[in-house]
Amino acid sequence: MLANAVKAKLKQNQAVVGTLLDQFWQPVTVRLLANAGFDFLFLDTEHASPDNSELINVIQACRMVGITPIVRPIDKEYPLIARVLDMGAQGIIMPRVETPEQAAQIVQYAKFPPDGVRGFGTFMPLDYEAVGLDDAIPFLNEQTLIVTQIETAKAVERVEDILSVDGIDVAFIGPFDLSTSLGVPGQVMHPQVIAAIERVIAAAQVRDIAIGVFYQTPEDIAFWHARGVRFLTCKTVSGMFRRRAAELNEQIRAAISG
Ligand code: 3PY
Ligand code: MG
Repeated sequence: MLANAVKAKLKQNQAVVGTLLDQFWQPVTVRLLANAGFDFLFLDTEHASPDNSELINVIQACRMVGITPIVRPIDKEYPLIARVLDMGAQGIIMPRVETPEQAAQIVQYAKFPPDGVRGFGTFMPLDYEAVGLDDAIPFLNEQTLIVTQIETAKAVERVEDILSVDGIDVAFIGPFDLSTSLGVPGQVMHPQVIAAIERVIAAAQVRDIAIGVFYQTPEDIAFWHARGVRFLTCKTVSGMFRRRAAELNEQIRAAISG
């Protein structure tokens, strides 16, 4: 059975680095990003719309090349969570969590009994190995990474209660929604945003929960890493592609201009 390398590194207090896949839902994209050395792919179905076969192929490719697939479902519903875990996702990133009740519900949906209510019925999370349920269930319950996004002022107000729910592995800040909710949209390093994130960090650290962020530059990532953040997501794949294409175009034009 395939262990969750990201979860293991977080448990050992190591940092993990990933990027957000929003376009180019192909196994070749996964292979390129694994080759680049990322630990995980944040597979976004909240703001991107892969179809089921694209998502399955990408998740399966991740498992085969050793980059941890973690899916963000569009919402906190059982069919959306169970479906992607059944495809072989090794974790979920749940957007817009604002109450401890929602956090507890997510944990329930992501875990098999006795820890939760997830139904058993797929070989994909076991890579088609013949494993009995008595071995598979505790293994998958243990290995599945549960990431709760804290990305609104309301969530920050209740962050201590939300992170007191058993079974949450990572508190993940979405700075774009958080800055918007705080009235400074897009100003992801605004002092108000920084203060809110620092409150999340304090609440997570006393509960031994890892902290994650999504930022656009290595400098911002390093700023948060220095403050204890270890689940580090940088850029989107389409953003990376667009930026590099623009840089290359500029460099070519500069090189050929008189
Ligand atoms: C946000 O910034 O709102 C996010 O959810 C990033 O993934
Ligand atoms: Mg968000």
